[in-house]
Amino acid sequence: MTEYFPGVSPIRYEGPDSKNPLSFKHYNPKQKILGKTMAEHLRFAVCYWHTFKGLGGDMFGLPTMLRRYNGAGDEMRVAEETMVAAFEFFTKLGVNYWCFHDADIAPEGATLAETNKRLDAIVKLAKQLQRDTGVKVLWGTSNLFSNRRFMAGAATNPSPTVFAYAASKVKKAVEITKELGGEGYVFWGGREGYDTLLNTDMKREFDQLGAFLHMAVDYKKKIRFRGQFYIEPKPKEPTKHQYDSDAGSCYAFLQHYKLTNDFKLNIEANHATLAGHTFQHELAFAVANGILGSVDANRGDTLLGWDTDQFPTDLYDTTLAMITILKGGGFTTGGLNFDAKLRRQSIDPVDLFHAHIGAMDAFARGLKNAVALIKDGRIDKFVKQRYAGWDKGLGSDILKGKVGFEQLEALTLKQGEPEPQSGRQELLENILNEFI
Ligand code: XLS
Ligand code: CA
Ligand code: CA
Repeated sequence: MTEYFPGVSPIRYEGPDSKNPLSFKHYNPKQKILGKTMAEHLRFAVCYWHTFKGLGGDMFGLPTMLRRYNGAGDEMRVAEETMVAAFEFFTKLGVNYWCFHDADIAPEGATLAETNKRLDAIVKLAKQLQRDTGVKVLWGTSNLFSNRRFMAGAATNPSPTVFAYAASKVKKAVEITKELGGEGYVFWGGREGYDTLLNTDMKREFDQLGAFLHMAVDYKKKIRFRGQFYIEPKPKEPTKHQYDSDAGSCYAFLQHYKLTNDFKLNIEANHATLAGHTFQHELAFAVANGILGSVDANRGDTLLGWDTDQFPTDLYDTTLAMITILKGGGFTTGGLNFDAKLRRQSIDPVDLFHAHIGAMDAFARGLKNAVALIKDGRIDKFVKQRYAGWDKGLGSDILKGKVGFEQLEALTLKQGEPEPQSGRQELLENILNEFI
């Protein structure tokens, strides 16, 4: 078997003092924190699309990265060798999970039948490699946005025949995800939105998407796929406006179409910022509503207004994210999938290791910081104190519906002005900084 990452040995934890770039300084998979290992808390996954299919091309330039597996032969040979290279990467890096689109692992054939046949062949190989290595699928998905047939959307397409094509693709993608033991399945509506309302009937498109997702749930039950379904919010790109624009809009959609029992969210950091939110905001919204499922861990760039999908390195981001995830009870089926790509100039295969090692260490530090901050308890104590009025007396009477506007008016007339209390933001920021 060809070795695609020669010269790289399995990455080990060497501790914060190590100067070896191919070692973890903070991510120690077996280290126990709050009763679970770091690996169990963080559930890292490598994404197939950017990591093995991305080659550094952008809107202004051709690919910059040369990968040996792309020279393996015809399309299917390339697909096979890419899979072999991927599993070498997963095992050397030491992650337990991977994520994929159907179109990443096998090139589309001339017909749907041929595409499905190709998928079966590659899935057979992937299954064998999973057996050999113990690496598992965190989630699978179908690419319903690259092919020209989906230019006007998949489920939200004006044409029912395109809807049917999309349904057939999802059917197969759910089947292969099940075949590979996947713990989840993602729906990201890459073209489920519009470029202009002049040619778009929004109400119909919502209804179509609702019908599509109900069919997916029915089929999932029929074939007994036990993985979790997720919707991944994103406000724009490639369309001007995507319907699943943020966690709030997804939740409203799921409630309206009675899908809340069957879906959770896959929150991506860069999509949160594109939507004008912070990563932590989207996580906190999902936790507050019981729909946090999984995370696409990456970051954007404050100076660039698009989906740059950079590897996460910001310790504030990872700390605040891990606080929210831990308080939400941690991951069950979900995990941290690095939906992130190398910069165009990082052309060597070893750069993939540097990127993932840095991101895993950043989240390991985020986890440790979050645990220390929660154990310290000062911030939680402040917040608890801030809302203490709701636990008894007037606050609890309001929540229990024991009083209405008239009683509250009478009380206010009697008591006069309430005493304003400081929000102590700067103090809390200083405390946070003690843990970064
Ligand atoms: C694109 C999305 C996509 C989904 C899976 O912006 O992040 O990669 O995660 O289709
Ligand atoms: Ca994503
Ligand atoms: Ca993205």
